Amino acid sequence: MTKANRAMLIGSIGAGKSTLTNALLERKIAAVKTQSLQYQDWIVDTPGEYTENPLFYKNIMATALEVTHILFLQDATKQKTIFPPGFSMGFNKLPIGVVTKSDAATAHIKQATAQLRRAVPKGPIVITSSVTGQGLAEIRELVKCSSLEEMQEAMKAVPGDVVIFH
Ligand SMILES: Nc1nc2c(ncn2[C@@H]2O[C@H](COP(=O)(O)OP(=O)(O)OP(=O)(O)O)[C@@H](O)[C@H]2O)c(=O)[nH]1
Ligand SMILES: [Mg+2]
Repeated sequence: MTKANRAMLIGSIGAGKSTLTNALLERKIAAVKTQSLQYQDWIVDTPGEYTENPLFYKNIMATALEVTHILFLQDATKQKTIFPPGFSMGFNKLPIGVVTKSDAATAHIKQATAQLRRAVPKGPIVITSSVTGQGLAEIRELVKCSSLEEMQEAMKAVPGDVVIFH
C-alpha cells in the first residue's frame, strides 16, 4: 500500500464499515459497535452516527483533511440511503462508492447502486461483501491510485458486476 494514501469510511450505523475495515486489513476479528474515530493502518473507520447526524458533518470534514480517499458505504439490504444527493462532491478527495453485504439474501444490489450513484455522481462504485471477499482487492487497488483517471485505468479489466465507473 502506498504509505501516503489513506481512506476514511463513512455510512449509516450498521452499514458494515468496521467489518469491511477488518476484511480489508485481513483481521479475523468480529466488528463491535464503533464509538469514536478508529485509525487502523491506512483506514479511518468512523461511527455511523457521524454520517447519520448532520451535527457531526464538521467532524467528517475535519477528518477528511487527513485522508486521500473517502469510501461512501451503502448497505445493500437497506431500502433507505442517508447520503444527500451529490454528497461526495462536497469533499476535495477521491470518492469510492461501496455497496456492502452483496452476499446477503435480502441484498438489492441494483437499487443500492442507483442510490449511491446519486450521492457519488463521479467515480467508481464497488459491489462488495466482507463475507465472500467480493470487491476487496479492487478497493485496495483503488486506494493506491491518485486520480480518477488512474482509478478508471486500474479498473478497466474488472467486470461490471464488481465495479461501475462513471
Ligand atoms: N451478510 C453480511 N453481513 C455483514 C457484512 N458486513 C457487515 N455485516 C454485518 O452487519 C452488521 C454491522 O456491521 P458493522 O461492521 O459493525 O457496521 P458499522 O458500519 O461499523 O456500524 P457502526 O460502527 O455502528 O457505525 C454486523 O452484524 C455484521 O456482521 C457483509 O459483507 N455481509
Ligand atoms: Mg463500526
